[in-house]
Amino acid sequence: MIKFSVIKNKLIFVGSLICILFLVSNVSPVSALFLGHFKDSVYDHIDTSGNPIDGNGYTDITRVTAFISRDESEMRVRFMLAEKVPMAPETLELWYAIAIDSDMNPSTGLTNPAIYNGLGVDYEIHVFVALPWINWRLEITHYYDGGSETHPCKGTYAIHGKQVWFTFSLTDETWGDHTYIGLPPFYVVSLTSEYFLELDGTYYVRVWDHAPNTGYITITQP
Ligand SMILES: [Ca+2]
Ligand SMILES: [Ca+2]
Repeated sequence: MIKFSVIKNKLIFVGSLICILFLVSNVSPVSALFLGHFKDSVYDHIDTSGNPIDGNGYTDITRVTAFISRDESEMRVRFMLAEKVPMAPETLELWYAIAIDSDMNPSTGLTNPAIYNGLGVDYEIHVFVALPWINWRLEITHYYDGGSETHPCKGTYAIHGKQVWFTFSLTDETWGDHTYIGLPPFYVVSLTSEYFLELDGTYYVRVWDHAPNTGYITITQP
């Protein structure tokens, strides 16, 4: 009876250990390689024209860190924000994204000087936190000559207080080149965006934070 109890306790201990390791592996990049990180200033929201505008702390990026999986199939990004992301934000639309100029060519992809800082963005990965009318929460948009195509993104995301984590495939070919980003090097800009009704109820306002505020980050192989 005593032996059975000892074995049972050991099994519970080992089981708990496996659960803890599983949880840790899902929130920290234990199997990933560090690519780089950069800081961004606070209270630096802009409107769609790039002019300063007030925004919520949960859309204010303060630091971005990027990792790549050891097999180079996935990239993982962590946004640190000035304030906690609300569980049920009272807003029309809220998302976090990374915009990638995968061919490092400003003349291909989508350009928006006020937001993309001179990049020609070929792929954008979005984590939607609030947007009632979409079917998926992690999506990839491919911008190409003359158009764009959006699909569910192969990957995962998690929100922990002031942190937004998202992992996405670099090599997914489910929708051909619309989901195949390819491997670094490439240029990136980090984005948050919120879209809400003004208090007077007359019009909608889109608020952005982009990081870095000028220029872009070059992501290279570790
Ligand atoms: Ca910021
Ligand atoms: Ca490009």
